[in-house]
Order: sequence, then structure tokens, then C-alpha cells
Amino acid sequence: MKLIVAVVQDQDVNKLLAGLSEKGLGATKLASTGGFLRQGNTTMLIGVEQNQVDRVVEMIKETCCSRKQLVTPMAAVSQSINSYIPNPIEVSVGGATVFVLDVEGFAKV
Ligand code: 2BA
Repeated sequence: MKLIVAVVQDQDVNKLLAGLSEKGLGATKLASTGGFLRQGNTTMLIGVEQNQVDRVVEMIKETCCSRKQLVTPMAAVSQSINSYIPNPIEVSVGGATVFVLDVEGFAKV
């Protein structure tokens, strides 16, 4: 068995959950925060059999869009606030960041 951990954007979650449940696959949705943007995103835990991994990763790929976002980097601690000119930069977020982990044990007790 494998555990798919997928960090997705909040906007894509409902569609992804609907697709997974349509295929009879279980998933858990966790509220999370991106370390760089410090904005909310969603981490999905999806336990599947080995032979379902590719199908689920493909589903994530089809469902999760890439979006551009403008961020204003924070001033460095050493930088004087008077000399800090905020310059927004554009980052591209998503589709999804996906990890596939081996599961040593699985039980519903
Ligand atoms: P965030 O950490 O908020 O990152 C949002 C987007 O900002 C990233 O999109 C990337 O395009 C950009 N970014 C991240 N770190 C950067 C940096 N040091 N310099 C410039 N740009 C940077 P994604 O790569 O699509 O990542 C989306 C979210 O997936 C991340 O949100 C984070 O929550 C998660 N993630 C990405 N890589 C990860 C990893 N190696 N381990 C755990 N979570 C990860």
C-alpha cells in the first residue's frame, strides 16, 4: 500500500475530492499553510494500493491548476525599514506537490 501526500490549492480541493470519491477512493483533507507564501493550502492524504498510484497522480494532475500569484517579499531583519522598497514578485503556484510514501502497516480497528 502507498500513501499519497498531495499539497494542493484550496480552489482545487472540492473537485479532487469529488473525483476520488467517485472512484471509491478514501481521502483525508488537512488544512495547511505554505512555508513560502504563508497562505492557506490543503494537504490531502490518500491511501491506495500500489496499482492505483498512477491513476490518482494523473487525476491530481488533471484537477489541480497552476496559478500565478504576486507576493511582496518581507524586508530582511538586517534591513532598515526606511531603505526597504517592496517589490512584488510573481510566483507560479501548483498544480500540486505530490509525495508517494510506502506504507508499512494499515489497519482500521
Ligand atoms: P508555499 O511554500 O507557500 O510556496 C508557494 C509557491 O511559491 C511555490 O509553489 C513556488 O512556486 C514558490 N516558492 C516556494 N519557495 C520559494 C522560494 N524559496 N523562492 C521562490 N519561490 C518559492 P509550489 O512549488 O507549487 O508549492 C506549493 C506548495 O506546496 C508550497 O506552498 C508548500 O506548501 C508545498 N510544497 C512545495 N514544495 C514542498 C516540499 N519540498 N516539501 C513540503 N511542501 C512543499
